[in-house]
Amino acid sequence: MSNFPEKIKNLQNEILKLKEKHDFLILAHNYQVPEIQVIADFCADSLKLAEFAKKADSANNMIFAAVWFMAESGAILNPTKKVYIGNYEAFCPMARGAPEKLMKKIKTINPEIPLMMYINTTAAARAQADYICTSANALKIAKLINKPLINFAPDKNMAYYIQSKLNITVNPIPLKGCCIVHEKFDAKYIKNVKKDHPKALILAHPECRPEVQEITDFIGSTSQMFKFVVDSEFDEFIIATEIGLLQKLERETKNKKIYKAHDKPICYNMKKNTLESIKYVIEKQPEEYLVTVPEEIAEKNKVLLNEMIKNSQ
Ligand code: CIZ
Ligand code: SF4
Repeated sequence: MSNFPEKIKNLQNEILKLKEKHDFLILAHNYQVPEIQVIADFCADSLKLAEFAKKADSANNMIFAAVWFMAESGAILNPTKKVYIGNYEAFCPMARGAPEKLMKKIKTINPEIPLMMYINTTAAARAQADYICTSANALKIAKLINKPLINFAPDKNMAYYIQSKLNITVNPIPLKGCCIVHEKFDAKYIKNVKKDHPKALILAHPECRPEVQEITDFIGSTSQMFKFVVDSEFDEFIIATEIGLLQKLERETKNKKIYKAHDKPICYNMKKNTLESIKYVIEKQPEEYLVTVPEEIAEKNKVLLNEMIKNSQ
């Protein structure tokens, strides 16, 4: 914590004290700002956060510095704990591409085609899915489904990723669903960065467009990209994902050079979590930040989440 300004360090210390006093664990996504990442009990991608939350038993409360669906997974998997979100406005906009009504309609029209849903959706919509996945296990789950045709909601780029790697047909539902942050990366910009750093490997998230996926050396979730860089014998990397992961890599891999693949790779929804909002939630535990899921929806999601975690091993 030593490189942060005094004001930030003071806030971090206050949060660490409040966390003990009020019996909280802090779970942060890799897209959080560095000052949040370093005070978290655990910082990772959504799959690892869900696995951690499921087993967490060292405190009675958890706060997710992340977006809603990640906190919902924690609440569903570990219902004896109280789960809070660091800012109740932190919502992944990709979920709007897969409303519950549309998912019901798809299942009614094509009951025989497996419906695989990305976890970046609402719990109510996800309850309609046959299978769910994160960016870390999309290929594993699709392989297990073992069908030549699947419907996938709501990220068209992730659908392309599965289709191109497994050589099956993956229908994107809706046709243009995507992540507003990853959609902005483009191959031309990345090729220019590569011209300046010819030895760098190119890594991208599967939410990036096909033209970006096609020029990569590795595609994976943030935790998978992190591991790839740490384990690699290479020293330079161009990384097409949100800035929080690049900052984590810069902090934790001292001898590696990390280059941005876009001028401003920032997810403003993730960034709605701040030290101030986290301090406020831990101290006051306001109702509107408490994450609850209606019982019937939670039950269906629990089955899907547990199946997904089991199939990711
Ligand atoms: O699954 C996640 O955590 C997301 C949304 C991104 C990533 O790869 O960490
Ligand atoms: Fe959602 Fe994209 Fe932000 Fe991830 S980076 S939380 S998919 S908007």
